[in-house]
Amino acid sequence: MRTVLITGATSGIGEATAQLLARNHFRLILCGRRQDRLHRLQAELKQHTEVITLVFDVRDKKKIDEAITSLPADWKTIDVLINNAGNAHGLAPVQGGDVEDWDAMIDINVKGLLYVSRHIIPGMVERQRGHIINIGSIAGKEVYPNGNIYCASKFAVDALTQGMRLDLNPSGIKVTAIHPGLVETEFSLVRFKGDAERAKSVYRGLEPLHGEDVADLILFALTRPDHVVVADLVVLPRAQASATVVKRQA
Ligand code: NDP
Ligand code: 8X3
Repeated sequence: MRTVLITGATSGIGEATAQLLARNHFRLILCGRRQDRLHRLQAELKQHTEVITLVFDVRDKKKIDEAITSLPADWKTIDVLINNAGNAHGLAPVQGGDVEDWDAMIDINVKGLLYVSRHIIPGMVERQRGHIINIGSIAGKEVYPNGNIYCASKFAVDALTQGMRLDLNPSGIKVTAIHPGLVETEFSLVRFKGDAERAKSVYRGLEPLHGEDVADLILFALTRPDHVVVADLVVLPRAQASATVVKRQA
């Protein structure tokens, strides 16, 4: 049974992935900052598989180090890393952006992904085996107005995924990126700092993707034959044609 570490497992895509993988013969290390949610999920999923939880902020190198070092010996072999933790913070023109929002997006979406990966990749290299799945975004393929720093952070995820695939090729480690379009999760609530009405309006008049739709592709990537790598996947709701072209019903 493969051991999977999921960052950002407390909601949205990460939680849906935990739900699906628990039912498909993976054992799980669930990570996030909200301990209560992690414990609730662990209690729910332990009827399906073994689950442990790690509480850390991906910005905090020391806490990541402590958390991963604290894993019991039989959990130290991490076969699959799902770099999912991340969010957009704000939606503003570059000339008026909030510098704290910029820091959050770069520190979480880019540096956080790197810090966690730096801990886990050496073990994969040693074993000459492993699979990394990075959650990018349509925002990492196309820039949209006011998306600036969030888009840049997701372009960075795309570049880092390609870099990982090149550097880890000699070690036989699979590297996958999945780039979703609009997924209704807590994403917009975080982007708009708790403004539920504004968050809801992002998905008004269309059926967005659900966390489960992305989880399904993660499971697909993880269950291909050993010689097959799903390298790069873009997934959109039917109503979405690009980062900016979306068909909405009145
Ligand atoms: P959610 O807001 O529902 O989930 C975000 C997750 O990331 C939470 O579990 C949160 O956990 C975790 N997280 C955020 N900041 C930190 C941090 N500093 N340290 C540790 N964990 C953190 O959004 P989604 O599920 O939609 O987002 C998941 C990924 O998917 C993100 O990378 C996002 O950019 C990407 N994505 C989302 C799309 C969408 O439309 N929703 C589309 C394309 C990509 P906690 O708060 O408990 O720490
Ligand atoms: C999330 C999708 O289009 O809101 O990455 O940036 S979008």
